Amino acid sequence: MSEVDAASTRDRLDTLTSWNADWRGLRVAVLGLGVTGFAVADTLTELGADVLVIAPSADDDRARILEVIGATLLRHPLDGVPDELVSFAPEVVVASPGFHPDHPVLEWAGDAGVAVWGDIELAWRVRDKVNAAEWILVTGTNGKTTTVQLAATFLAANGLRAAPCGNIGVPVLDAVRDPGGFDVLVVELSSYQLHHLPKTGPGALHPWASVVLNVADDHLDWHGSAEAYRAAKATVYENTKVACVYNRADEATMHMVEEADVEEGARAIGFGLDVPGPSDFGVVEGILCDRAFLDERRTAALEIITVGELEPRGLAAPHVVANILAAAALARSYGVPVGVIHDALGDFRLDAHRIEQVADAGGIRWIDDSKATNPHAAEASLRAFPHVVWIVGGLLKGVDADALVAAHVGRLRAAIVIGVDRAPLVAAFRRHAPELPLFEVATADTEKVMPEAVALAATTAEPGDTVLLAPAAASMDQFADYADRGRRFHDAVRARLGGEADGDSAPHGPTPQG
Ligand code: UMA
Repeated sequence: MSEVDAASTRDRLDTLTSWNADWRGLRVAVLGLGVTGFAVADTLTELGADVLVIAPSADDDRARILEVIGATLLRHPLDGVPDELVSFAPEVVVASPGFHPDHPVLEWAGDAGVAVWGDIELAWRVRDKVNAAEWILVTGTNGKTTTVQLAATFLAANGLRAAPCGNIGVPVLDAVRDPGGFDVLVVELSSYQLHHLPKTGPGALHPWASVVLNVADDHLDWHGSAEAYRAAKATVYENTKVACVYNRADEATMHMVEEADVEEGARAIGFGLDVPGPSDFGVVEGILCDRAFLDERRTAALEIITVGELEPRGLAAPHVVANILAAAALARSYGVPVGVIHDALGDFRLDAHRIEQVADAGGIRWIDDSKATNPHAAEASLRAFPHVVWIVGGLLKGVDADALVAAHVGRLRAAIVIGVDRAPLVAAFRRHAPELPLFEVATADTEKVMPEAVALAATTAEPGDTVLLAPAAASMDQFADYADRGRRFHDAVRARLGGEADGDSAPHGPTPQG
């Protein structure tokens, strides 16, 4: 592209900040054809852009629809830069979230001066299709999905049209194009999606409120370093208009707020399990309180709900209480009354595979926390139970689980290690707890992993123990996803216990400390 062409493309892209802008004929290459790539291609063809989708594989339905809507599909392994892409000469490349910034196509685009957007930036630019909803952004290493669901539930309970979307599984573009329209989008953002977002300029988000729930090492293989991962997460606070919500127990999140460039008047609101200061959410003698969104916050607090009320609903585990406080802060920033939040919690249930009780038999509880896909999540899970037979392991994603093992050996009756990355875990147990009964499930047969792990747990656990599946690792080495891993655990427990199993799908946990 000549200098003049590049400048005029840049000028044109700067004008593309509305559904009603002139997108016609814009040449866009879309990378990947998962849910994101499909939503991006569908949106852009509707806008009249000239769309080339490049993906290593495409399911038949999506390929057919692309043809009907007039997008071109190129099946290519994407291990290099396809010639067809170079001759297409895109003005923009839109990458699906999983594409690493060092991917050859993205490096080529950078060198060629071609703009690279993510789906979130595109969704922001066209957010006025039906009515421009306010956006509330949620990220963090753990608890994102639960917090998004809670915040959307609170907003909806107050009569607002609220859509949970983003990394939760619904592309934000689908929410933006929903003909019914929404007042508020509660957007879960992964570190991948945040990495692709600009902080300034016409594609930068200006959210109503934003939160980083916590930051622990995860996805280091993708980001390259803990610093790069944290920097991606911090982007969520940029340009926030009303409330930057942070975790008082995780100083890194507070520093991210301090360093963010926010809009005039935006407030920093802390949440935590301890006593709240003014402008905080917290817990006082078992009562969850808002000490932020009331005029008398120097001297008073508003009661949201008690831990006692949350217990029978399976919502009293400390990390769940923290998610409730964060979601309440987001909803309160949008004017939802505390009484509405209190009542909405009455019907709220956690999703499956999040500290979900599978069985309670012979004094032994069997808990599925397959969603604990990194050490930070497994930590929260382990802390909720005093005596544990721990089923752990999977794909460690470059993360070190040594500190987790060291911190929790005291509560363990035994450890059962599954997955492909067993060696570092086994070494950690040998180092920190040489006496602990330690078992390895070495089979690579997906059908046998959980039955073998459950059989080992059944012979080791004693009354009063909890058998806890909290793998601290991703599932894709042996299972389709964390839900598949959890389902297979359920099946194996039921098969093992037969009529003894007293299944109960409510999650359980102790009351929070502090
Ligand atoms: N692809 C390549 N090369 C790459 C990367 C991807 O060829 O280097 C291709 C793959 O063939 C893949 C396709 O691109 O089929 C799809 O891309 P994608 O992996 O980015 O996935 P999508 O189906 O578009 O789903 C994405 C999110 N996936 C990831 O970030 C990996 C979904 O989050 C999200 O729900 C969806 O967009 C809607 O926003 C899933 C996830 O695992 C649940 N997220 C990670 C997490 O939560 O830990 C970040």
